[in-house]
Amino acid sequence: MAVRITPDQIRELEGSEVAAHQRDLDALGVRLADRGVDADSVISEVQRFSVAAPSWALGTGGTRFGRFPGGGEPRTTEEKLDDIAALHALTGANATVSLHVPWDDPDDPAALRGYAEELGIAFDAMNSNTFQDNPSTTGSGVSYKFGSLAHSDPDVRKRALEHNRAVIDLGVELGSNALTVWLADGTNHPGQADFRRQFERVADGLRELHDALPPGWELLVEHKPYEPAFYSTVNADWGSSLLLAQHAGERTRCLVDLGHHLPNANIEQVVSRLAMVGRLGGFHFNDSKYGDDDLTVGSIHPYQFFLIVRELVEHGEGAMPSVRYMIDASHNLKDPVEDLVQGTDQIQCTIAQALLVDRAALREAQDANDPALAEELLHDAFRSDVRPIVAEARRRNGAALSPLTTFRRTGYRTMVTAARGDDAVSTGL
Ligand code: LRH
Ligand code: MN
Repeated sequence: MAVRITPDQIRELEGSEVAAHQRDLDALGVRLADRGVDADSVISEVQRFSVAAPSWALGTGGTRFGRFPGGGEPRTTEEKLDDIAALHALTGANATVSLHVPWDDPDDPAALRGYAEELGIAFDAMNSNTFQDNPSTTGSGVSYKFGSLAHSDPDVRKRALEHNRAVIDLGVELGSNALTVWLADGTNHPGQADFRRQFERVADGLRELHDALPPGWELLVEHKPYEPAFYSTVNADWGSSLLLAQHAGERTRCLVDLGHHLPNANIEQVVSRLAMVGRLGGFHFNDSKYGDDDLTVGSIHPYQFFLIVRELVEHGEGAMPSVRYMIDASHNLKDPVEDLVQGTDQIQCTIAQALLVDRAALREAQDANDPALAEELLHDAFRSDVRPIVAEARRRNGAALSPLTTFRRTGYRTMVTAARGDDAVSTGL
């Protein structure tokens, strides 16, 4: 019997918090009104937002140096949906899941779809996997050791295309309408492969995939500078990704994983460029200090994340544009659900802060070449404590004022660990 977190349970657990919350909210409402901001419009915009949970991040992540499972991990895709339903009950902002095949390989897609619908969870972009050899994706005699769509062997490329088409077919059965393709393809040694021929093979493969898309579907290409390839990666940066998207076709856009940029890259400018040419397809939100660390969203560079979300609000003319928002994180030390709760809360807070930027005054300061004033306008928003607004948006969505504390009060992890076992291990990273 799956463990559920209900709105009634949340209201009961948080009953004693409502009065203080209302006082904080009223006080903030007055301060914002003084700045000409209508708190209710910010609250409804935060209410409207949802970010997909990654199915591959409901278990404990690890590195080549070790993995420390916390127990009670979801053993099936259904149990991952149970955990995402618990997450969504607390945040009101994780109404979709992004599956990764073959880490998720349902025997009965129709049954899985029905299970998800009962939980109120829908399927966002599907992810293919041609970066690991797996009987179900490679079959015998084929390996992705030296790449997939970039491989010099046409049989390997053919196999990789077949896998991607199979993921699309599964997505159609589940009600998804997008495929994300991240390729590990690259080299570890100078001279190992020809950059141009590798790139052209991938470009042609993605065009073939694009042309095979069902009606209403889109293709997302995800760039990454290195890992697992450590000398060159075919789709290494936003420029390569844009070239691949333009070559593949109109329904191909670029997915920006925040951890897939070299140190000090100006990610907010990358977002602005891709949005400007209509090729910004979506995000994998996370944070990182050094490499693709997949840490909790906004936990290392909260101001950079604010500047990225502000670019989105600018592109959306005062609202979050309709691109695909997904979290892609790996939890080596934290409870996976708690990490996703914190990440989602951070995204909600950052959206509220970005909505507080006085866009007209900023435009004036920019046109007047007044960098100090421009920065003051950004800081006014970034330094605003918007937590009462975000808590209220969750409360109006029937979710929690304090999702992390309330998650712990429900005893959810203890109950699922009792049901699933200490040694229950999830598929994924
Ligand atoms: C690659 C990546 C990609 C996924 C994988 C789980 O680093 O970001 O989005 O396929 O992580
Ligand atoms: Mn990613």
